[in-house]
Amino acid sequence: MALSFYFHPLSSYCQKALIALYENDTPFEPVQIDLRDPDSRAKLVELWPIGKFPVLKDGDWVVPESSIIIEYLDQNYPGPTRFIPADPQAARQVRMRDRFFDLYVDEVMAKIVADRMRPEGKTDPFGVDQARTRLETALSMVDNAMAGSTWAMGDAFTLADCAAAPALFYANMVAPFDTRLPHAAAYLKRLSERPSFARCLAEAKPYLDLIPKIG
Ligand SMILES: N[C@@H](CCC(=O)N[C@@H](CS)C(=O)NCC(=O)O)C(=O)O
Repeated sequence: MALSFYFHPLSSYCQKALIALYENDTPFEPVQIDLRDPDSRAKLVELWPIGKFPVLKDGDWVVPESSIIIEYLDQNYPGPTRFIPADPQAARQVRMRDRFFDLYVDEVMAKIVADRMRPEGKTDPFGVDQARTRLETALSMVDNAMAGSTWAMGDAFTLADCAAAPALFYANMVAPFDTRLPHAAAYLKRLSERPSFARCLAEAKPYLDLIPKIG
């Protein structure tokens, strides 16, 4: 098998790339990494010294970064779901939405979760407050944008939706919005029912207890 995918089922960025693999039934060898296990972590660091997943390996190509992995799959293993539109203007808008979900939803959500895992005395309450404010702004932007739209770019499921699904799923655990932002909530429901992401959620379920509870 040509493709190996280094990942953990709980990781939002790994789920983002997995959605793309599952959308098109792209065959791959899963290599599950446990970052807490030094031997397992070493396998990832050997490929990508930054030590973050997901990483895709295709023969001699090592492809890190979830957005780049999805572009790589779209170019080299295209299937019925195309993640980047052929039209350059539409492609730019997809990439913008992808950046939005990564930088302003996923990263700030992760800041709030990661703070709970820091040792006592090393937490960052100021940074967490700032993250919560930013997350609220981003979520209300999503709510406005999704009024009257099925997917992030309209009718087509794209890279932007791959980014949105795990980011919104975990954001809803950190700052529940399902009863107050109806369009964002309906979008998350559609994403969660999409078979590719539903499969990611089922595979993440056994590990969800590893996430610290956020009140
Ligand atoms: N920009 C990267 C972010 C990847 C990332 O932050 N992955 C997290 C898991 S969701 C990770 O590897 N964290 C481990 C660490 O930071 O040591 C991408 O899009 O792939």
